[in-house]
Amino acid sequence: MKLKAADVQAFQREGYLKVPYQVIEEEYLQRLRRSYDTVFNDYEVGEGLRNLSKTESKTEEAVETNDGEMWQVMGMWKRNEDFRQLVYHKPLLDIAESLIGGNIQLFQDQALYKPANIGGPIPWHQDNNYWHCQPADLVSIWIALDDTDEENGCMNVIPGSHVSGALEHSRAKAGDGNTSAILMTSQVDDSKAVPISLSMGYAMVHHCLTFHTTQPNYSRRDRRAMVIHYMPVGTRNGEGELLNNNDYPLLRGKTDS
Ligand SMILES: O=C(O)CCC(=O)C(=O)O
Repeated sequence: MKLKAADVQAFQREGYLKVPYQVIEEEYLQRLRRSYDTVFNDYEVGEGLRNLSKTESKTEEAVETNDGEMWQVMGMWKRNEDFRQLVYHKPLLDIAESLIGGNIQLFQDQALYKPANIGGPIPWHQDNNYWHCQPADLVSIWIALDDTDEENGCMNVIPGSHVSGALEHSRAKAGDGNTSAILMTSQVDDSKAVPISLSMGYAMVHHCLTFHTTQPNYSRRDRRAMVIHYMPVGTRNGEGELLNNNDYPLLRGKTDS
């Protein structure tokens, strides 16, 4: 089901959209929730599992901070069949097609897990600050695998922030204020922030230049989320190289060649 024209216009204007229908049906949702936990149990830190709330030392080893735990697993589609199928899931590709056209590649996916009571924050940022993709036309579909709200670290966005283009970011300060976190951030007027609560199985989509953040999870409920970053065929990295190898599979449509 493609997005309605009014939803596409809202996305273009605001740089995000709370998808107005459930994108993962019940049986598949429960399977994904089980597989998510399996992946987090199966992989060790250093095998693709990392705590984004820690700082990076000069030797690139993570250092303890008091910022809690914000767990990330990249490349879920390569690790688990349920998540491989998810990047091809028709409702998600229909949303991506409505926003970036019919020739769609995977840029990357990631599982982002904020455990109950100790889940750490992700500071304000634009995704393309990390990626430097050109053109900056990527979209990210952020899927709630638990009910998410302001208590357990739902997504927050600055509406319309994508139109100002790429802003400069620097390393975020970690909890002790002296060390620098793995994550990057930039100054935003957070009085304009909009929290986006989602029931599990629902999603929001944001543009790669839209400022967004998530708060710590001080609730007693886990917050498991999955985000898939889609790009139009023809996207290049910061060095100007076409992203066309097996790490960026064609999901729908055709390549230029
Ligand atoms: O899930 C989170 O806590 C952060 C998500 C995020 O920054 C993203 O989807 O780009």
